[in-house]
Amino acid sequence: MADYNEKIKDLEKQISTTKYNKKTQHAIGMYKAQLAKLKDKEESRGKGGKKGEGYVVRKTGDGTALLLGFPSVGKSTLLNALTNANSEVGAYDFTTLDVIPGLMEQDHAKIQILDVPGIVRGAASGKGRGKEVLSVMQNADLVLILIDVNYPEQLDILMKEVYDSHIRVNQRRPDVRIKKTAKDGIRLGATVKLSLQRDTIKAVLNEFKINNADVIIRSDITVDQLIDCIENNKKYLPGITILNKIDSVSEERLEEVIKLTKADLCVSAQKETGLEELRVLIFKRLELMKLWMKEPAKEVDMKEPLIITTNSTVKDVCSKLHKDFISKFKFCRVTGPSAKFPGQKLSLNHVLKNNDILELHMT
Ligand SMILES: Nc1nc2c(ncn2[C@@H]2O[C@H](COP(=O)(O)OP(=O)(O)OP(=O)(O)O)[C@@H](O)[C@H]2O)c(=O)[nH]1
Ligand SMILES: [Mg+2]
Repeated sequence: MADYNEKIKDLEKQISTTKYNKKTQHAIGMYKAQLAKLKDKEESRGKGGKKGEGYVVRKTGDGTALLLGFPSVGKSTLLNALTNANSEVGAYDFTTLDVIPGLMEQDHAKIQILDVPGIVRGAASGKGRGKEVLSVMQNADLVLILIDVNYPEQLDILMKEVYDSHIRVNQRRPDVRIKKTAKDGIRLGATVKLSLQRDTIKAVLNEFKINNADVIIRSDITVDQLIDCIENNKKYLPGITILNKIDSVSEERLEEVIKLTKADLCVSAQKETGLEELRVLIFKRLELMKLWMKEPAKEVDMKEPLIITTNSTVKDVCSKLHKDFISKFKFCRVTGPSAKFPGQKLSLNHVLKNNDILELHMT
């Protein structure tokens, strides 16, 4: 049993020392499949032990963003600067030991921001509060990855921990459908040219005991993505990479670190610089939009919009407003970007756009 770890280390070494090319693709694919299986086993073993130690966070507002970073990168300082919260700030590591929520208002939306303890290398396998913190991500809609500009090397370590917690940041869910069948082996269909060899795909599926299935692949996936699709337990989240404490380095150094980390934004939480840009980006990456409600025969209320997520339908809006609205729905009229003309009469499955005006007609 104890040699799970040994085996995991061995496989990781094999993968990192084998040069990836067409000839080795198959072998690497098999190593990765075996590694994923071992890690899952290791994880489910760990679960039996400590119980009920996760954080409980009640979601409020129109979207939830989680602040993730090493200790002392300035998460609490940033939370306090962005929201109404008052989270303790300290010049020592692990000042924050709990989840501290704050609420930020941006363009009429109320966005919940969660400050959590810092995470370190080994977090995904339980170091510090790592597991609990990373599990809060399962309920978040966006992750703010905060890096101290003085320690850019933290980014790769952090992202590995996130990856090991089954979270995929800024990755699209690969378009792969696996339908298990009773016989006839693996029938593989692809609508794009695949970089992975068919034999490798089949062997990886077999490794996960899938021997009969119809598989349709619609995007050119890597072997890691194939394994993700087979395991089907990954969470896909948008993320924003932020460099903090930019007041503490020279402009030249800052430029270097931006290039190195490909950060989206630079801020100084303490001096409150770059925060407006960050607020706007948070709203954008949460894919929120504004909808203006109008009652029949009345003026539209242009004071307080309803905040909904991009690609919401009229049906989504109805179910958000009241549990009876869908059954009582007769028709609606839409004016604005998604309507062909003002007051267009539309049905429940109409997809709305930002700044639409919606008028619901009920029985
Ligand atoms: N120079 C500079 N210092 C900052 C900035 N933001 C935070 N700090 C300092 O960094 C230290 C740590 O800040 P915290 O906000 O407590 O960091 P944290 O990430 O919440 O730390 P933990 O809760 O321990 O994980 C404090 O001394 C802050 O004053 C910044 O933008 N510039
Ligand atoms: Mg803190």
